Amino acid sequence: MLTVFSSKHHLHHGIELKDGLIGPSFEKPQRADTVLDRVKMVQLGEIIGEREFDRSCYVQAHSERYISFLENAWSEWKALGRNYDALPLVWPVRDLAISQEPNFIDGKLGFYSMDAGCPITAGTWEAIKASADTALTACEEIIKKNIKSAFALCRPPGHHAAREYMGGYCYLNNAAIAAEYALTQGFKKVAILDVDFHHGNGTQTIFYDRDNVFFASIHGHPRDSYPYFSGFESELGIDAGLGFNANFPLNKGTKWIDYKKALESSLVKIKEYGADFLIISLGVDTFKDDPISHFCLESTDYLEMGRIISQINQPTLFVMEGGYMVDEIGINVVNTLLGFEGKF
Ligand code: Q9C
Ligand code: ZN
Repeated sequence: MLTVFSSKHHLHHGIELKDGLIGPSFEKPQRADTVLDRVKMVQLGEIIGEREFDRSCYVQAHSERYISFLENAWSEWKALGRNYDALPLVWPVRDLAISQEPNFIDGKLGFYSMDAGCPITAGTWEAIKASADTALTACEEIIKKNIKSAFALCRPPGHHAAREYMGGYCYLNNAAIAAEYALTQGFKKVAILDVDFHHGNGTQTIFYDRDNVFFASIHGHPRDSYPYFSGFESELGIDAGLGFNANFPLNKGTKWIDYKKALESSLVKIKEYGADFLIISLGVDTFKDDPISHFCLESTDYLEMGRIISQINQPTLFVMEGGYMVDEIGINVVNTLLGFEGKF
């Protein structure tokens, strides 16, 4: 399988607010490097760099003003003499005013975020742009070269990022940007299957009223797990999108036997939908030793996960999302890809 990778991901590394403390983010550069090492070790296939795409490619899934915010946030923050990571500290919840964007950077940070998991640093924009370009390049390779599948080794991840907000280590929604791109290239029905441990709230909301992108997610139940405020089974889509969203929230400690049932149910829905292009939001924070999650998948389970996903038998783009047990993340990601290719 072809892998697309950008070493520009190193430009982004920062802090997060977790358990009442500011500390180094679990979403660190070593993650992507570990996955790349494994791709090389098993000789998964060719590895290429990302091509640059026009800014308009991101403005499909996101708003113009949100992209401008991301581009300019660091310089606005630094202009105040702040030479450390930018984090938001106030959010416009419920009845607070959301109709206008604040002028001041502290207001903008809250306006465009859902949590304090997304630091903005000097290199953040360049890294998140390269991550989105990685997904776009892999998508373009599948389409232009007519190949069955490709792996976009994206970092930072994307699935918590919505049209106008960042969250959960995610800034640009790489999978959503790729889905919009596939639609511009003539595909009619894109399905996104999100197997990251966390609900893909950003991807869900971007396509919630759409019938040309089906979204399915298997994740820790929001009663126990981040992002807490989405991912319920009752979320089915709205307007034209009603019936084109499916959530599979699972209990704490879920093992492969139960995970597999949800996976098979999600694939039945994707088959019924008649997808002509498949995007997998591939997070491996479902692993038993993941430090921030509570499913119990074993490394060999990912081989079977890949094999089962391959039954959709449509062009398939894998987009890297989460997974934080850095010693095993490479094995688990690449096992999924090997399983998909029938190599195990
Ligand atoms: N500071 C992904 O796996 N934990 N994101 C709380 C708030 C957030 C995980 C963070 C976990 C986000 C892509
Ligand atoms: Zn996750």
